[in-house]
Amino acid sequence: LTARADIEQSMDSSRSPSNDSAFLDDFAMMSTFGATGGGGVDRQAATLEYGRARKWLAGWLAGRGFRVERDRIGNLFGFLELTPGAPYVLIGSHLDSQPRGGRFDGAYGVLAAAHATDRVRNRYQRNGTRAALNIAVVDWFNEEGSRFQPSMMGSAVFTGKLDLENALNTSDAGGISVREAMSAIDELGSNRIGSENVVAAAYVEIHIEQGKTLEKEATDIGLVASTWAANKYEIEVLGAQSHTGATDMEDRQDALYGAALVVAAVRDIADTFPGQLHTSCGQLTVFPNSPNTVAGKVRMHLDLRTSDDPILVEAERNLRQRCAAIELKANVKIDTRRSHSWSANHYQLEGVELARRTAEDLGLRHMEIRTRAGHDSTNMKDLVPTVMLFIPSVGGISHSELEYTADPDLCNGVTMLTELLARIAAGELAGTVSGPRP
Ligand code: HGY
Ligand code: MN
Ligand code: MN
Repeated sequence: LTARADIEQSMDSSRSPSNDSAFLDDFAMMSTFGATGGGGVDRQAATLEYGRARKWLAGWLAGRGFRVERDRIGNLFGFLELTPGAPYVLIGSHLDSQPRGGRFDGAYGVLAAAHATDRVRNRYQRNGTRAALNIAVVDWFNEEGSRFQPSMMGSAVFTGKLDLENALNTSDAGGISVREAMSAIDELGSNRIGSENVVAAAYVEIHIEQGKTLEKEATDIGLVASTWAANKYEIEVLGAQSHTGATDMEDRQDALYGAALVVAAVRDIADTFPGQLHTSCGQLTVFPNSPNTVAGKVRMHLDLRTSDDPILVEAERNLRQRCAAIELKANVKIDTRRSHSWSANHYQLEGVELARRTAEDLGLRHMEIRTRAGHDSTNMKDLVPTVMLFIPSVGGISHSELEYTADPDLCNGVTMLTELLARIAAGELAGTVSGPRP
């Protein structure tokens, strides 16, 4: 083991005021791509603004000697080869945002990953040792799933959970496919990364909490130990288009009335599991959406999220029962399709422990935490040992322009990520190979 004094010396060199201000300057730059008037960003997957943010990141990485490549679904990688032939630790998050989203969700994690990798490389250069693992910064394509479903698309293709062709053929509401939109901004690559040419040995991601726990507990770093489960549904309520004034009430097959009852029902279902079940209908598309026409069809996207898998089974059963009753009451037909799901699951204990020791050595206040939101790490943890970190979110607000994390918390996160990455690159995460710490 490296002597304590050496560790502290190398840790200190990553935690300097000039490193902090370099990070904050780059973060301000990153936040200009798709900036909204209200302090957020609007940078949905495969849009022009998204392409601009990515070109800027690619330039940043290339300018520091990283080899930049996109894979066939458009995940963007910046490879840093420290030890030829060694497997890679992947580190990143996502640059896409929700419509009128916050500037921290995803983008913080990508930029923090880039800075952490650059700092770790500098340490290796200074002390001349060899890393056990190479490092690749990654910006996963379409984590948000607002424009193209499902969410976490790039990491799902990477981990083999989603078929590449299906993903490329997925269309947005305007009928534009992922293939078309990503080709238009020149963000699709031809390589199949993650198989023969790059062996992934571990994954690391840092993200804002999107919850209030760290803020309430005055804690710097969340060590994500597990994830909530989720079921996402695409529902079609089918009625019959008719006149809002002239049609007799008993003749109406009002799809929007049926949809409204479903919206209220999922809220009722959440109320039967206080604190353990979160539900919402986030999107409602009404056809033909005219003020004086009874809707003939409504498409809706709704989520059931829960701390425990059995609750999800029970909630889905409730949802189906309620939909059957609504079909009779509103005289409509309801087609319910589960479009995406993941189960409540643990992150590898070794990763949580390594992160805990790292936070302790850095003097950062830390606690174990669960993620309620999905992340690319939700996919990656099923493939390789994965460590996920959180930093505080003011008020827990996210998917909103009001999302906010203070500068010192952002900088603590990068310091923590750098030290954790240095230890993983040195092989200190169980399940990967080991070598000297930089
Ligand atoms: O949780 C979500 O649905 C998103 O993909 N982060
Ligand atoms: Mn995110
Ligand atoms: Mn998000």
